Amino acid sequence: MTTPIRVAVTGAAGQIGYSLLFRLASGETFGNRPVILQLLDLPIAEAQKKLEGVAMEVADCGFKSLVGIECYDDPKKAFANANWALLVGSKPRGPGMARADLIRENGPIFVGQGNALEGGASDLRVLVVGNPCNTNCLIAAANAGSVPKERFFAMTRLDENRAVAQLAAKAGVTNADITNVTVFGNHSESMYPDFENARIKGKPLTSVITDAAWLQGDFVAAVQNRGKAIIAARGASSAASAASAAIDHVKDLENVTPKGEWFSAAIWSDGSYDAPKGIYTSLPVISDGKGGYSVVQGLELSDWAKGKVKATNDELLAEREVVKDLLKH
Ligand code: NAX
Repeated sequence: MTTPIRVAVTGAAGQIGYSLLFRLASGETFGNRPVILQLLDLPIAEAQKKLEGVAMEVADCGFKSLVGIECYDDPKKAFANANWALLVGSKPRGPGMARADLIRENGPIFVGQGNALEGGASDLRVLVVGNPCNTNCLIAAANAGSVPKERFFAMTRLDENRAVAQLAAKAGVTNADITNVTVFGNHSESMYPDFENARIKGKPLTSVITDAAWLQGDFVAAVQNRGKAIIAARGASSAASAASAAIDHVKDLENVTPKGEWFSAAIWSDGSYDAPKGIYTSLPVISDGKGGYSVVQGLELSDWAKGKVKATNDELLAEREVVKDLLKH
């Protein structure tokens, strides 16, 4: 048998977990490679019972690619020899809670989980979904000792997918016709979805959607505020779409990126596009399909767009300041 891929998922008993686990196990994400799921949730009876229930349902699907499913309440056990770790679990933002309070509330989770990630496989890759995901990713990476910073990612793929859907609807084309959208910066309301370099059926998007006021105004605002709009409509935060984006992110990195295209992921900043170093910020990325990635260079941004990118990166610097005591050097 081919060596199974070990995929750890935290917060696996939560609402994103309920959409995510089935697609990780089904063969959709890793093709024919056998999968072992290593699931983590809180060490409290209610969470563990729910986790067991979800694991039962995953088992009941009878996926041919699933060769193991393990439930844990200890991150060290959950991450042991993991090839991928999807860090979904964190505390939700309570009513009236400031972003800085949420950061302080969730930061310590990612210190402990960062330590535990040292027990992952030598090719471990980590995707942080739990919010505030860029800064949680920074904390986890800073506490993961020998694991290279380039193995950590925070999820902005949902923002990219949201942008694609908005642009396709506006242009009256399908999602598949829209390519080369980049989300820059933080997964927060400051994020900037770049349309200036996007394409529709291979042509510059701005030659098809010529309504500049809509692009700079309603479009950017719709993507930035989509999370809130979902909560208002559904009474709960995005779950299936977030899980779907996490699957997209893993597939993007497992496969070679089609020539001329790219995808968005928050990565350890290499200074591209004037992003400050020392943060996880979203950039246009291509994958070599062998575990490596690089940042697409040479995209032209207007001064207006550069201002947006700077603002979202400034927010990340401010978030880093709030958690500086949690970052080892
Ligand atoms: P739920 O509250 O449904 O589930 C979270 C699960 O995590 C629960 O089962 C909880 O017991 C568990 N958990 C909490 N602390 C834990 C810890 N220290 N170790 C292990 N498990 C722990 O939330 P859900 O809707 O699944 O969302 C999870 C996270 O994703 C939230 O932080 C949410 O804000 C974030 N999101 C991120 C998105 C992104 O694009 N990056 C979009 C969707 C979502 O908002």
